[in-house]
Amino acid sequence: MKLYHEVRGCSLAVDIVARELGIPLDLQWVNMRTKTLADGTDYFSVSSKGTVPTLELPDGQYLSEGTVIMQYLADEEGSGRLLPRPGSLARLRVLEWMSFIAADLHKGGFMPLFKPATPPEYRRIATDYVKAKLAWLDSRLRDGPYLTGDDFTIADAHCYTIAMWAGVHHIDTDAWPHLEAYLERVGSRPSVKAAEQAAREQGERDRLTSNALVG
Ligand SMILES: N[C@@H](CCC(=O)N[C@@H](CS)C(=O)NCC(=O)O)C(=O)O
Repeated sequence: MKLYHEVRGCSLAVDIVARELGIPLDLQWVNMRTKTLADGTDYFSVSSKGTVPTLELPDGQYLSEGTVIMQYLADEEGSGRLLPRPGSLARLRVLEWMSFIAADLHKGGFMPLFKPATPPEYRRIATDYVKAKLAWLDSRLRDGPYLTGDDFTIADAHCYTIAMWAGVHHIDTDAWPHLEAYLERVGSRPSVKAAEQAAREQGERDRLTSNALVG
């Protein structure tokens, strides 16, 4: 399956999940400034939204929305390791986190910080909002190594990917030791290292900078 991916974009979470599950993905890098693929193809022919991640399914259909793609991959693998079975409260706990990360932390929080046109007054409001969410996240990480307890789930791949943007926006995490320890814990997983390395190599190839991030 092809994963349409962007250097340092939220699609990293999908790559991490696939590597955790041992599902091989063919990474297709999207240039977000030009909305084109490496061969010049218009990315809108793949994603009418023009966003990553998009997964090309085995039957050729395209699936968008990171939270849904990660659920699809975990369910395809079928062990329930990264996402408990449908109908369980444990699964809903994971999805509860996924919704928070996608809606509150990513779009509500970090997205305005990536937009050059965001006025300084709103940039301050968005930064304070992100800080409040990260402080809350820190408080929730006091008791367990991962978001829902002892086991790494798709929510952790997602959370790590988005929370790491604090560094991109020079938001100091010193005040949140549980969050810092969590990011280090997740970041040390072989799947995360490999996914980050693939993105770094692509970034070097494209000589992309954090300016290419669109959030
Ligand atoms: N709701 C989507 C949002 C995806 C999204 O916004 N991705 C960013 C990269 S992190 C993107 O492609 N932005 C390009 C744009 O908005 O034009 C999801 O969670 O998958």
